[in-house]
Amino acid sequence: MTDGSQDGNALGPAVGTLLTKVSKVEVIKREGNQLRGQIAAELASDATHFTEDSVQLLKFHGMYQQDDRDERAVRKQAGLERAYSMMIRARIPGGILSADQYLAFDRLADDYGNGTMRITTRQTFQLHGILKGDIQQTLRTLNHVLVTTLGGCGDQVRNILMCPAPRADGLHDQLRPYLMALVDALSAKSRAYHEIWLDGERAPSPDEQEEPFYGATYLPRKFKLALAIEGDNCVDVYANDLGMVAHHQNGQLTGFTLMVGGGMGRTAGKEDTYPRLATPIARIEPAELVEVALAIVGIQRDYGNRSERRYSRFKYLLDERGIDWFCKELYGRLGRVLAPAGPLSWAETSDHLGWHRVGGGQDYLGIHVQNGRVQDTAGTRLKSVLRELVSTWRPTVRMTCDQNILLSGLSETAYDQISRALAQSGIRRAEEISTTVRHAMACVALPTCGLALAESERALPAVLAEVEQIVDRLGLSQEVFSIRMTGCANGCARPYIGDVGFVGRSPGLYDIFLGGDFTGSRLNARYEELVPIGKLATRLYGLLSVFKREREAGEGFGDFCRRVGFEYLRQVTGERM
Ligand code: SRM
Ligand code: SF4
Repeated sequence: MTDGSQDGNALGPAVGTLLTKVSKVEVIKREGNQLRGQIAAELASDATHFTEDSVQLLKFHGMYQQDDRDERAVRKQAGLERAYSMMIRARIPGGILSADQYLAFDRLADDYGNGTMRITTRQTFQLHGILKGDIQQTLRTLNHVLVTTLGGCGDQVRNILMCPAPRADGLHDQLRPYLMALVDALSAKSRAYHEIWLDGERAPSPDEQEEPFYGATYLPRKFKLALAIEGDNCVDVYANDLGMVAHHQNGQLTGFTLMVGGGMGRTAGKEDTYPRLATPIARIEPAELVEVALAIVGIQRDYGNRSERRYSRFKYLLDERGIDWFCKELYGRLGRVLAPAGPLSWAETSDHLGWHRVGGGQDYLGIHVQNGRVQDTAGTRLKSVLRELVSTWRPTVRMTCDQNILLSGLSETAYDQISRALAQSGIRRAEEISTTVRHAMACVALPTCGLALAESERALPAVLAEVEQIVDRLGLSQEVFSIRMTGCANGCARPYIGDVGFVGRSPGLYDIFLGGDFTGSRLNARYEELVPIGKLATRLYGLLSVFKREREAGEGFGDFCRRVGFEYLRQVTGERM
């Protein structure tokens, strides 16, 4: 029994949930009539924004209500309401778009958004700044090119990640059907989305069960899946609730290792919230994938915490009840035991940037997009040149999980023209970008993110410019290490698995995390608290100087920090500063 069909999860087997008061969001979901609530009525009203209950349900439709935080204080002083708009997040499995789909986002960003598209750390696009009155047209335009936003956000399975780089051995093509089968099985089925935004289709009759898997209240919290290819952890598989690692031999898929309970989110000051790496539990045959994934998500649906959202992620259920309990429950649902997981290694982890010569019209080009923001600025015309290239060469567009873009299906003869167009638009080739910048990521944060405590996307470039100088001065410019910044502890740029994490605590102040590794398979730890932004690079200077002097041959920066220990680093850098 795998899909765990049920008649509303408030009546599911989570006895604890029945005895405990459920959170407000659970009530909104239960009373929301499969994601409808009052959204349609509020959409038709003149108000510039939605009510709180609708805001919660809108997340399932792939959008967040936000306001421009740069303007908040001024508007308040002037007695004006907040400058409301929506962030719309698409669901793009594996990050792959056709040329027409890409061009639709490009147009929508200009027509209704803030003129930019934001590649997220889960390889999809967000549009920011969409006014309430323009949502419908935005979603219709996307639907026209077969892109949905249903499932972009909300308490359900989110955009499923997969390594986007096309491979010469054809493994990518073999994996794509598995990815799409997971998407089919685990996507919300509610017709509310079509009904409200697209064709006004009538609601189903009351006896029709719209969500056989999710029931009335969906999941206790967001649930994230990623599919990595053995050796290459470009998707950061350990940060997901369910990670799947594809094994292969001579280009043939041979099975998957499954790992469970990954997640980054923590709340500053709440030590019982924490990032967790997914735990490998089993090795399965390809044909078992969808069945086992459904059973795993079903366990979180039925047992996950529905009273306190802070502790509702799957990782807390696993740690509370234990992996043994989980496996017993899983095997009970499947009616069989799964083979144990073997060791994994990540030697091939790559950002896939640069021109890759595959031949036969299948070359691909990885273009670095700083912090994932596709835009034209004073010095660079990234958005314009991508539009030109996609219109002219009609490549498949692939987004990576570190916020970059790949154009694939290119012929060798395109190389010169494309390279020239990029150079004329101020876009540097991957090899011209320092390793410091190339492997850094920042979350969105201000001015749109309602949870940001500090700057991130807008602040990281200046910090990196200082770090680049330091790295050059120390002769470490060939060194590969990752710097990840976020504007709060939630961890949207996965700062807890980078070599270095800068995590915003309050305006201008960041905690420094050290000791992760470049392949994203180890958690780092907090090294220093509340460091002013102007001192972040200086702190790294001290640390990198010791690294340069005392590293072992071939040792990475994160590995070095972990080996010598924080006490030692504090002692020696303290002496130097
Ligand atoms: Fe995230 C909430 C942006 C990836 C953990 N995240 C938010 C919100 C929606 C803020 C909010 O709730 O009001 C942010 C919207 C900002 C804006 O203005 O656009 C936001 N998260 C992002 C994105 C856009 C960051 C980016 O720069 O790319 C990423 C969108 C991914 C996507 O396409 O679906 C994004 N968020 C992540 C990741 C990374 C990942 O999934 O690999 C994480 C850590 C992994 C995890 O889930 O544990 C992440 N976001 C969170 C959390 C903490 C969840 C938790 O377990 O406690 C929140 C807050 C929450 O859910 O309550 C959050
Ligand atoms: Fe917002 Fe925090 Fe996520 Fe950054 S990490 S986008 S500040 S929720």
